[in-house]
Amino acid sequence: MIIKKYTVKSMNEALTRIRYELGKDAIIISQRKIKSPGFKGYFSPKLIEVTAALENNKKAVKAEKEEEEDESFKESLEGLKKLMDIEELNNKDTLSVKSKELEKSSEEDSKLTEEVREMKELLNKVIKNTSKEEEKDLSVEFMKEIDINEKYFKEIKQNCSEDFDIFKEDFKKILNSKIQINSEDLLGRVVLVGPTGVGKTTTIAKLAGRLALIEKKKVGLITIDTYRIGAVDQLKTYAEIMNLPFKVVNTIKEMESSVEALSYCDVILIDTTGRSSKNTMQISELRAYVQNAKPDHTALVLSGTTKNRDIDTILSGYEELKYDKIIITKLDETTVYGGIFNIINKANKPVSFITTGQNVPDDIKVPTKDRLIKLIIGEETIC
Ligand SMILES: Nc1nc2c(ncn2[C@@H]2O[C@H](COP(=O)(O)OP(=O)(O)OP(=O)(O)O)[C@@H](O)[C@H]2O)c(=O)[nH]1
Ligand SMILES: [Mg+2]
Repeated sequence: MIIKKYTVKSMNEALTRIRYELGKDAIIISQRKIKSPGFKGYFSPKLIEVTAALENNKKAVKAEKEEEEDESFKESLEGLKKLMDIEELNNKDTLSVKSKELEKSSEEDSKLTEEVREMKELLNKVIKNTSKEEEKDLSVEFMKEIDINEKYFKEIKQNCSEDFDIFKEDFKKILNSKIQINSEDLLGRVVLVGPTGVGKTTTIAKLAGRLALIEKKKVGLITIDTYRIGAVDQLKTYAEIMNLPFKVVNTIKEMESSVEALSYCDVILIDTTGRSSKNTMQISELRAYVQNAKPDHTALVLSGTTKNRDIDTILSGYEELKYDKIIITKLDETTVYGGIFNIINKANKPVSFITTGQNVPDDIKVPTKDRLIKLIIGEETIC
């Protein structure tokens, strides 16, 4: 039990103090009027001495509890301070601390924070790279799908947006700058060269029909294809059907005289033997024939179905023929037209015609740039 005496001026004051200090369970045991101590006390108003008691230790328990709460609050405050210090340390990137204990724990904390930060950065990089890869993959997948030679991927990507939606538009711009179309009239001596079976003779027949029957030009035909059985007859048949002058050249020397003999024609179309670009001897022999013809135009005929790897070999092999234009054949035999880009990109020569079937003379066209772009990009097909 707690017993406490209060010297107060009024009972009101006594009650307030007792309630505050001992709580509402305290009881007043006694009260009496007293004088203020000393001489002055005789003249001053009387005071009241109140004795109060608290039966159980409630107030003490309360006080103790409050003290405990104070302690834990202090501890929390310390903890908070420590955390704030660590935070500050991390921000400043320094490891100066006041107490050893704090130093140890803050070192561990900042290590942990650093590790978490590194992991976050790593994760971000992975996420970023993954999404970039995905975007890259989209454009790569697209280029693969339309059969662009893989060796051009890097160059194309460098000049195109990583955003696939914009990539296609950028790629179209590249195509627009690379594709050249030769739409000038075919006049003079025109030689067609190219690998075996790409459609040289058929193309000559198509051109002859177009020039003679539609454009009403005087057309003469020459063949130096004496190598393959039936090759002469093939063109001779077309010449007869279209009633066109036709000459067969058997030796290099004969070329000049044959061309001379047809000099009255507006256009002389010269067919050649299909040669493998890998056979340098044959290519050199062909060059001798071509040189003797003194051509105004030499067109390299290439099939749109040629494998990417072969395109480069053919173009390099035929370089010495000094071709100045390209004819791309058999576009009706493929569903992807990336080959057109691969040919144009490597050859860097204008396309003069594309052929789209076996029909003479119909299946030949002067392409537009827009058409070739749409074919390459897959927005159009040839049925
Ligand atoms: N589908 C399709 N076939 C074509 C096209 N052009 C030619 N051909 C066919 O391809 C085959 C070979 O054609 P040619 O004109 O004989 O080829 P070439 O280049 O003269 O052959 P060589 O003289 O042996 O080197 C023939 O069956 C033609 O009908 C075309 O644009 N589309
Ligand atoms: Mg032929």
